[in-house]
Amino acid sequence: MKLGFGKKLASLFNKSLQYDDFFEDLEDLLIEGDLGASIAMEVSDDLKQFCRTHRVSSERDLLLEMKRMLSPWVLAREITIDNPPVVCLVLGVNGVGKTTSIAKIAVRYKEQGYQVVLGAADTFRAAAIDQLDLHAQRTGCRIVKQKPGSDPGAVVYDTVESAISRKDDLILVDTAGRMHTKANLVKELQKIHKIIEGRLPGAHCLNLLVIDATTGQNGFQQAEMFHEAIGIDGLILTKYDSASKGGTVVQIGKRLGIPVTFVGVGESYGDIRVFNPDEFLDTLLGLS
Ligand SMILES: Nc1nc2c(ncn2[C@@H]2O[C@H](COP(=O)(O)OP(=O)(O)OP(=O)(O)O)[C@@H](O)[C@H]2O)c(=O)[nH]1
Ligand SMILES: [Mg+2]
Repeated sequence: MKLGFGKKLASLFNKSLQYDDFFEDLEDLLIEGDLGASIAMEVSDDLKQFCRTHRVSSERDLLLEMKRMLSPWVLAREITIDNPPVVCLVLGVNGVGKTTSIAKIAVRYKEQGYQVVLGAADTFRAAAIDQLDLHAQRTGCRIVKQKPGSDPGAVVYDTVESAISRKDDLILVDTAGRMHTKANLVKELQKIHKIIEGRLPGAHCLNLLVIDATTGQNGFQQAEMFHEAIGIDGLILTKYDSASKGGTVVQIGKRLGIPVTFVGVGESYGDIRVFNPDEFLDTLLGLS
């Protein structure tokens, strides 16, 4: 999808291929766009059916129909601080942008007048704590941390306790994306989740999974793994500023029902947007 999915779609429409070839190529393009094979086939078949039963006068008609088909699977979730404190446990594999996203979200809510605390529960690497600490200093947020190698569960416990006593509104917890084994990672995250739920049950605790928009199909596998392990309440789609347009989000929405909260569009603190499904689909399909 290096050229941009929307542009490729447009060039497909301009090719004036045979009817069946067109839908085959469309299916390939949807797979290439990270929507996954089953969605690609479903959309291509439904669109073919649509063409049989409707008068389609332009490529735009087809694209709008595609947008209508995809929209039930593109879900958004806003993070509101109705009943503070809200805890966001920020999860994701190595290097997807967890720590950067935490800093961006912290700045965003701080600007809205909320009191934000950061929990340095990625104790796996010393540099991870330092990185979050630096963000805390730059953004003027409090941080709760312990020594490298310490128990992430203990850091989370301290963070939540301190947030409750200081009446913080939002707790953002950084976690490790890498462990010695996947089973270890899952066990660790389940433990952390339990600690938060033990202190702040239900609606207070959100598990947010960070997905790198450039990783394609892997993103779906990551979502499936984390969702199975602890249940994911929302996605943060990072690196959306790069060429890829994040078709994985459609697949994750359809097959796992997970909505998107924020989109990362760069490396600076201001480079974060609230997810807008309508805009997302227009960009994906080259309609905007
Ligand atoms: N272009 C771009 N780069 C991003 C975005 N979000 C994060 N990055 C970059 O991605 C790299 C990794 O970001 P981190 O926040 O350290 O990722 P992480 O998931 O915390 O990584 P680990 O702690 O090593 O697992 C950094 O160079 C970030 O600047 C984004 O939305 N756009
Ligand atoms: Mg990190």
